[in-house]
Formats: sequence, C-alpha cells, structure tokens
Amino acid sequence: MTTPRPTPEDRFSFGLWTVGWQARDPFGDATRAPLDPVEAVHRLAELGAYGVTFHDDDLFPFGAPAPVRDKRVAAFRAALDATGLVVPMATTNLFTHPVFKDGGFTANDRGVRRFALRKILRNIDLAAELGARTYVFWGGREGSESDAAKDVRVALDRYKEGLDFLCGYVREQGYDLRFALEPKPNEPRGDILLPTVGHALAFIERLEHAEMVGVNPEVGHEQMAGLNVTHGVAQALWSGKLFHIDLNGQHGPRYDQDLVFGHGDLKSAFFLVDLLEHGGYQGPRHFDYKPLRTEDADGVWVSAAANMRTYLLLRERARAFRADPEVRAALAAAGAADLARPTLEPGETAAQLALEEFDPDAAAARGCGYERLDQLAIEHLLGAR
Ligand SMILES: [Mn+2]
Repeated sequence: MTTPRPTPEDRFSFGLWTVGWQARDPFGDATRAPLDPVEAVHRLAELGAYGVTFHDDDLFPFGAPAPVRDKRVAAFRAALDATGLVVPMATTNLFTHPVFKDGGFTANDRGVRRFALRKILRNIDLAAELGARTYVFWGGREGSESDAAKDVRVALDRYKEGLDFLCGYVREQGYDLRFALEPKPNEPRGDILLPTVGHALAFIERLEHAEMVGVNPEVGHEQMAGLNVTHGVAQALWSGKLFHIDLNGQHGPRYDQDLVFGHGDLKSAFFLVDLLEHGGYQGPRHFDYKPLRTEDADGVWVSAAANMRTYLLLRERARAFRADPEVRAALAAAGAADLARPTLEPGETAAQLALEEFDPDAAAARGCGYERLDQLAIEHLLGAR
C-alpha cells in the first residue's frame, strides 16, 4: 500500500494548544517544556498541515500589555507568511483564568460577563485580521455543579444575549466570519450548557442571526455523552450547520481523553471520514487532541503526523468501500437507495394512501442485509479487501 502524505489540499489544521499542551493534568505537573507558537507553525507546515488555530491566550499571556501582545502577534504572523500556513479559525480562552470559574457568557456576576465580552471582541478583531473565517465558542465553564446554583433558562437568555451582540458586532465590522458552537457534556464543569450537537442546533434557532451560527462538533465530546458522533455530524450537515469539526479519539463515556484521531473508536472514525468525504463537507479537518502525557517533544510531532496519516488512511479505506462492487451490490440488496425516494407521491392524499394494498407479514419476513454490509465495512477498514 502506498503511504499517503498530507498536503495543504487536505486542509488539515491544528490548534496551537494541541501540540503545545505541556501535559499538566488534575493530578500532575507539566511533563513538557513550553512550545513557541512560531516553532509550532514551522513544524506543522513541514508535516503537511495547511492551517493553525489559536485561543488568544495561546499567543500571548492573559492580560499581556500591548507591546508584548503586538510582538507575539507579529512573530506569529511572520511565521505564517514564511510557511504559507493559514488561520482558518480562532477562539477565546474563557476557562483558564480563575475569573471565569463560573463561566464567561453565563457567570452569575454581570461584571465577569461584560469582561468576557470585551475579551472576545478583542480576539475577534485579531481573528479577522489574520483571515479566520470561523470563530469557535467552546463554553467549558458555562454550566454548574449544582442545580441550585444557576437558573438554566436565565443562563440561556444571557448566552443568547452575548452571541446576538457579537453577531451584531461582526456584521457592523463587515468581517467575513461565522460562529461555531462546540458542545461538550461535562468537564471542566459538572454539567455544561449546550451539552450535545442536538442541544446546540436547537439553541441556534433561537438566535437573532441564526444564519451566522453553526456547530463545531468534537468527536470525543459526543462520545463522552454516549452518542454516535457520526449521527450528530450528519444532522449538523443536514441542517446546513457543520461550520467546523474537531477530530480526535475517545473511548466512550469517561474523562475527555483527546486521543489522536482514530486512536479511540476506530470504527466510528471510519464512518465519520466516510461521511465527511462523501457528505459534502468542505471545511478544515481540524485536530483537537492532546499528545499523551508520557511523550517528549519528538513524541508530540509523531502524534501530530499520526492524526493526519490516520485520516488519510481512513479516507482511502472509505473510498475503497464506496467503490467496491460487492459493497454496491450489498447496499442495493439492503434497499439503501429506496430511502432516498420520497415516501409519498407528489400531491398524494391521505385517501389515496389508504387505498394501497400491503402485506406487513411479507415485509416483516424480509431480512435487511445489514450484517453483510457491516462486515464489508470492517474488512475494508482492516485492509482485507
Ligand atoms: Mn476534548
């Protein structure tokens, strides 16, 4: 088998906080030295990525004075110019500093909410300057541990108020920027608001500029909730709301593992790549993962390359699956095409429908043939076909 090599046409992107993660966890200190964003940009470009994404606080320290901020941004921009890497997305850190312990948009303290909006506005300006087209909102601190602590209905009013205000700002400034909400069920908060893709999609419909707002599903976050991430992403696509995606790996409902893409539920990763490649998604393939805490700097770059290589291998496997005449025959036998046919004839009435003869026992007796299809998928995934 030829070795797939990532190129910028594959649209792979990485957060600065992924390869730059120093591997501090709730039980232990950092195991790796800080990574200069400039080095991250160069290394990612060498590996074949096309984009890099950032939180404001990944580029310069929280509260950095203007000269420090400007210097860091200038160095980052120079690295982008030197490598040709782009910034497809940016986001705000509303979770590390203790001021955000009760959230940014939905903190009970109004002063904190106003401070959070100022921090976001400032980074939206920088995102637009650097050419980002998507601005992500991951509300990791928007939530609670006690249902006595926060009126969720009122918190959602404040969440909506903040996003409506920010959409208005982007429109006023004429920025070519859309928002993507990233759901997560828990961690760091005990329960996070907008916990799944479905919750986020429903919330977006209540926003003033709903057309500007979509979702950024993360593989592991849906799986932490015990859900089928491919189904969630498919519904986002169906709704025209898949604005961005975070690829990584997770083993079911437990703490947020942020493994390399495909290093968790591999079968789900296969069907997700199949969906993205055949479902019309044109956006970046963004990796939001954490190199294992056991790794040194070399291991970090091994893991970055692994995300892209795994995606490309799964893309090859998904293409082979779709092109296999036996798979096509099995899909036909399973009646897959019939689902694309509207259930009713154009203009058909209830009275006409009532006239139809149908043998439910005969339909019930027919097998669906899905076991055959599933095994064909597994054999393609294993490279056995
Ligand atoms: Mn995660």
